[in-house]
Amino acid sequence: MRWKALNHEWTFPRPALLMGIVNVTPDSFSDGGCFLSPADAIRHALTLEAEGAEIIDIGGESTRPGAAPVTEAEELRRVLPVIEGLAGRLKAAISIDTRKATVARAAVLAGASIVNDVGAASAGTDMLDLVATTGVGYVCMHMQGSPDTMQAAPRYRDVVAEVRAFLAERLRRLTAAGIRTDQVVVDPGIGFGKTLEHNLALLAALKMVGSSGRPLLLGASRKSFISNLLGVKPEDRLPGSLACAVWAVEQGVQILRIHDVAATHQAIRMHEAMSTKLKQALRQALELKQSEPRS
Ligand code: 8Y4
Repeated sequence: MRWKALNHEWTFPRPALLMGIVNVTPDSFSDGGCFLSPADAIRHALTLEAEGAEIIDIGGESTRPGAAPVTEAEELRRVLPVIEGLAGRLKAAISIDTRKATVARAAVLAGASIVNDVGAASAGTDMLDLVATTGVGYVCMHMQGSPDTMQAAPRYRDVVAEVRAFLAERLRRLTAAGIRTDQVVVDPGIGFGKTLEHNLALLAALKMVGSSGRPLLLGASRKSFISNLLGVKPEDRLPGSLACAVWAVEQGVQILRIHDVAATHQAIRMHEAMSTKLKQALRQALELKQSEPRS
């Protein structure tokens, strides 16, 4: 399976692909606006790449529940200097986290090769045309409702079945809009219109969610369901986040959207080594068994 994103291409299976998060918002709860200046954001992106990120996801619009809407001009003012400053300095692919086709277009012109569209549910023809005509990669994420209201009363009859059906239906709509399947990865959208129980159900059923035939991306890093489950402070969510990352990879997730790249990279490499060893031992046992004279 391949994921093609403009000038980047990844072939799966391979060790999990890490997408490092660079927020350029004043109100993002985990980064607290630490990377608001373009120079700081650029420095942080270079650090994440050095730590093992192969994709840098740059976002200028907070999707935090209740967050004030950001104008197109403001979103561009936040993200464009960062993308321009990174273009040509990164081996990693640049991903633009936006729901606006105009922002996505400007970002792609400035050097982004992936559009991370958390608004896939409502993506208009402008967004789909941009992806189709440029050949950029596209992250198609599930969300119930819209960021301002999504956490008010999330409801599903069967969250796993509904998210799976949504992603399958969306893939068909993307194809109909002229987007090649190999440009697209899918994402259950942890925390986007989901209760703790919904998030856990999706994490437990990642193999079902990921059976669309496209690589699965997961964003669980530092999200509030970890605190809701474990009763830990927001700044203490790293261990819970690492458990989610390792679990997700074991369940077949190919791409992780994360804040803590160095720590996640270490956890994933450790898992990968043990998993490779197990597969090797199983293969050897099978060969031994097959070479036994049959009785
Ligand atoms: C602490 C840290 C509390 C982070 C909340 C958050 C996803 C995403 C986001 C995701 C994809 C977030 C842009 C929400 N989550 N894109 N974006 N998948 N593809 N919240 O799960 O990180 S923003």
